[in-house]
Amino acid sequence: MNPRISRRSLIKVGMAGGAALFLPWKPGAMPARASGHVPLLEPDDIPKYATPLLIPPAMPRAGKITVRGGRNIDYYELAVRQFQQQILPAGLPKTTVWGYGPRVAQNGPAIFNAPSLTIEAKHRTPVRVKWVNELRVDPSDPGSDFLPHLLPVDPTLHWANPPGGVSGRDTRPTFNGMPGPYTGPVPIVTHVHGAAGVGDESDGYAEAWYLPRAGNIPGAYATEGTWYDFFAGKAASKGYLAPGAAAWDEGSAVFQYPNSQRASTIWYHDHVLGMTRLNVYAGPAGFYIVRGGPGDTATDTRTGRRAVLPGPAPALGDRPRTVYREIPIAIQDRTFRTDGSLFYPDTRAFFDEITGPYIGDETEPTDISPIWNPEFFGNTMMVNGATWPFLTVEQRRYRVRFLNGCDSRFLILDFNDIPGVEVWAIGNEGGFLPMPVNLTEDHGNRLLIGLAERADLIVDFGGVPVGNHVLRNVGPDEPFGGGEPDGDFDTADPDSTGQVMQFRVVPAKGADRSTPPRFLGLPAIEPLGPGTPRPLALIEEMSTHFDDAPAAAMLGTVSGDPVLGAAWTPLMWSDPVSENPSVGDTEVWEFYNATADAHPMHIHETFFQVVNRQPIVIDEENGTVRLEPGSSPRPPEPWEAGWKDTVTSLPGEVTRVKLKFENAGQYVWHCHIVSHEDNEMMRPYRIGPVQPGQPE
Ligand SMILES: [Cu+2]
Repeated sequence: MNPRISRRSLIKVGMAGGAALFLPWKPGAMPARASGHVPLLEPDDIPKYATPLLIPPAMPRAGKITVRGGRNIDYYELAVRQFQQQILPAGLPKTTVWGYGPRVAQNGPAIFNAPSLTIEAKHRTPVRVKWVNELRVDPSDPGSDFLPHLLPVDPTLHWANPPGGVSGRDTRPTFNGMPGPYTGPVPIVTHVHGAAGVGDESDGYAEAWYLPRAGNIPGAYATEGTWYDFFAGKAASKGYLAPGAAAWDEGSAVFQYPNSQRASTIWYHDHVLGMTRLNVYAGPAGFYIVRGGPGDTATDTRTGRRAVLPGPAPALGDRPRTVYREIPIAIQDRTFRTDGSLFYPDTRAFFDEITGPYIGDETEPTDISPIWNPEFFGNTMMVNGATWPFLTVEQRRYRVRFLNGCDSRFLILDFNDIPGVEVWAIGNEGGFLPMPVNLTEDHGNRLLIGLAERADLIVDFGGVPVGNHVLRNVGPDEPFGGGEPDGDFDTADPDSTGQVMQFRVVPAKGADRSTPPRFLGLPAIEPLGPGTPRPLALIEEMSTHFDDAPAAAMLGTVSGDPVLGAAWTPLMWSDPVSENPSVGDTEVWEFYNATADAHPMHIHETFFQVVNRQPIVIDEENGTVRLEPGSSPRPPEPWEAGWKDTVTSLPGEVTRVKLKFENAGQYVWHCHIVSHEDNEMMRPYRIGPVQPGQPE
């Protein structure tokens, strides 16, 4: 869905037809009229580096559950609510957002924020969360009215579809006449991204959503997704319940995470079918950090003793004004209106000027959804919930855990405007790398982070002059197709989305006792054994009514000999499960990317090891892919070593990852460009046999 390609063809068509040329489309150059109501806030009108970076505190728990003969469980009750937040600098209006927060806090204040506070988990200490949908006028009153979505919901996708009732939920509805955006109660279901070994009842399956309790839910509406009841029963049989409860309460779900995985930087966010892009953009997301265990032991190679990493990170019970040197940083692009409200496109025309007819048109229905956009790029960088913040740092080392939480934007973090800095990658989604990677010396002081990927970095400001320095982004302001900045694509606008945040470097107040990254000995990664190849396809579904117009993004299977040419079969969310490994199987999933763009591929339930990438030849006419003759695989990037849950699949390549399946159940794999995920670029998969009583 690369606008560069579409634009070229459209210009050709436009000239032949004498129509106006398609205007180059850039964030910041977005037509204000597309917002419909209040004009868009230009990035130039947002003062930069006026707000200190929020370092999210640890999420307060509701309590601990003592299990006889078992391990104690950290218990949380987290609600999603609507509130106002000063995302733009003080003096500009506040923004209405959604976010998670503790309903009742015993160990600290109840704070709702977007992104939300960090769940601090200990290796092998399970976390149980009652996730409550409180998107209603008065969160404390289940009799109050529901709140509609903050953003335009396209009801023509295959989506949760509460108004379809029990028989029509989780479908792509049909319409007689163009529907407007859905304005009913909002379904949610939370997924902890990177939680490995969870039961499927706790994974936040896209069809296991639930509406809030509210006084005015129309009687015909489905209040829960297709899989909710099945998982509620399964959770009850495992005892995954709130203390004293016999079942999940209406408007909530109780999930349990074993945290038996390596110490890792994971995160939680909404995952509702066909609405994830909107629910996450509205705010609900936060970090979840697993600490401890054998995977968390770094040694100092000079002494063989335990290494010291920069810290501390926020923890429960911290005193006010505690200085943190381990900091999670979520980067998300957003566009605002002048009244401070979040902007998200309310028409397909925003993307490529297709003004209809759309799906649902009474006389001339097509295959283009009226509101959904194939991708969305905000014109403003929001970092930990504030636009272009600053962080004061001493001339010493910090540990920073970055997350790309954007909709469609690949980031290339660029540290080159921070003179004297030295940046090392020490971990990714699944914890420590097998060895530290010097990004400054060996990789141009830059790092590509795909959507939903995490980068655990040591940033050494020890040699940086006192003063203010900007962390830049040199990824593109459009879909990423691989390659290098400024040669292969235009980098992000250097005055807006090309800037992420500012570091204000001050002299160190004491000695830095952290281990220099070059002397960090990180725990070894055990390789997986041999795996069975499973070829899969990433496919762009083009409109049959409009030229060069993507109608959806899809996944599929590939069959045949990849040397001679293997045919892909596009599959929809509604098609039966086609990936069905058995418990104990090890497989190599091969993502044949037959599209023009990179896609960040995420597999739930288990971490994987990136094996390699190899060029392919794509035959769009015949729907086949084959390995490029004479080509050989290239190894993963050094920062992709170890265990990952999301991998960038570049166009024109097959990307291979190896994974082992340990827990039976129903999960998903999908592209983490959330606009793609919401329109068919997600598939269910099942480990083990069909479960008795599971939905059809
Ligand atoms: Cu995608």
